Amino acid sequence: MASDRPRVLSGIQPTAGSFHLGNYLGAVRQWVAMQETHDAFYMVVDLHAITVPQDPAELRANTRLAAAQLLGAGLDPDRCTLFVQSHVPEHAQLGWVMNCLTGFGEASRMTQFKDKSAKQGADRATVGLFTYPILQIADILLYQANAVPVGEDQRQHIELTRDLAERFNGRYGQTFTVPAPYIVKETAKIFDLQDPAIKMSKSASAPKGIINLLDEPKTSAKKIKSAVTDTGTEIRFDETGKPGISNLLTIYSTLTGAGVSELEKKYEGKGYGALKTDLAEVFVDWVTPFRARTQEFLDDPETLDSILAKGAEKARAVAAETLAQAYDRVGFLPAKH
Ligand code: AQP
Repeated sequence: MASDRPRVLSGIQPTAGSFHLGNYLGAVRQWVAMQETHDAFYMVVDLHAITVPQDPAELRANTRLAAAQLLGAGLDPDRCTLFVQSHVPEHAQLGWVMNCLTGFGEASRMTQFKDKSAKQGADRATVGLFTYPILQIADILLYQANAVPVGEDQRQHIELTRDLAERFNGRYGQTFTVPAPYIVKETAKIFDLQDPAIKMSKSASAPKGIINLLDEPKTSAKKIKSAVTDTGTEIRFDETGKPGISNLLTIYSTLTGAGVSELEKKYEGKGYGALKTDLAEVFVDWVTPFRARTQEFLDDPETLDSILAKGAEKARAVAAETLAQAYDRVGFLPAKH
């Protein structure tokens, strides 16, 4: 792995058994591409997962499932560093330092917290959920990442990361790289199939609105065929006038590599049914080998765990160096060994 490549860091939560199509198209797909061009660090963020209640056995199983899906999607442990967040204790350690540098007011402005805590009822939301963007800041800064590939919903957190990196550097001297969000416009937000006004999301979407990658392909094909569209007939990309059709065109275009205008031409004069039937087939053709590859890793937990152990070792080497420098800058007395 060439170390002169720009560094990239991103994470995904093991909060559900299966990734959904929004996670894949908005984030994981970019991760796979960027391992060719970047020095890439990707992690399963189990520390973030416990910001909402988790069953311990399920969390452990979902962590392996998430790693297997990332490998199934095309991450290659020889071309990127794949690890589990809790295997690298420096995340929580730098997280504390960043907590002490973040204003309560600026943390309160994070819309993801407002949305997620509203869903749970404000009284039940944890302090961990409130401060998770600050842990995310530590995640990114530990690796001196230049770019962070995420969906649009994470843009505000990356802006906060930039502010905090600059604040720390200003106060204590140059320590952290100031990262930039890497958001692919076309797939920044994949919408719910039943309610194209909201993003596809495991907590907000009804079962028919979300495509889970590990579901039976037949089930997903059915959901695509019954996606909500509009009362018109024309297949045209128009996010405000035709949000449902536009969402289907985005998914179709990304999975096949065909341009949206090419697809508009292809379906000129054809009905919505034809588009949905073809997209269902495109999806099944893509997801079938993905599921098979994921299953191979799930069937061999020893190999999976050893990939994650090697990843954690590589990640720790970088994270420990950054943490030591940050601790020194803050004024912590070095421990004598
Ligand atoms: N609908 C989406 N379109 C594009 N990108 C999306 N992402 C999530 N939903 C969409 C991106 O997926 C990455 C992993 O995010 P995560 O692990 O934080 O997953 P999440 O946000 O918990 O996923 P959900 O479904 O959105 O969960 P809830 O409902 O709990 O909020 C991120 O890069 C994210 O941008």
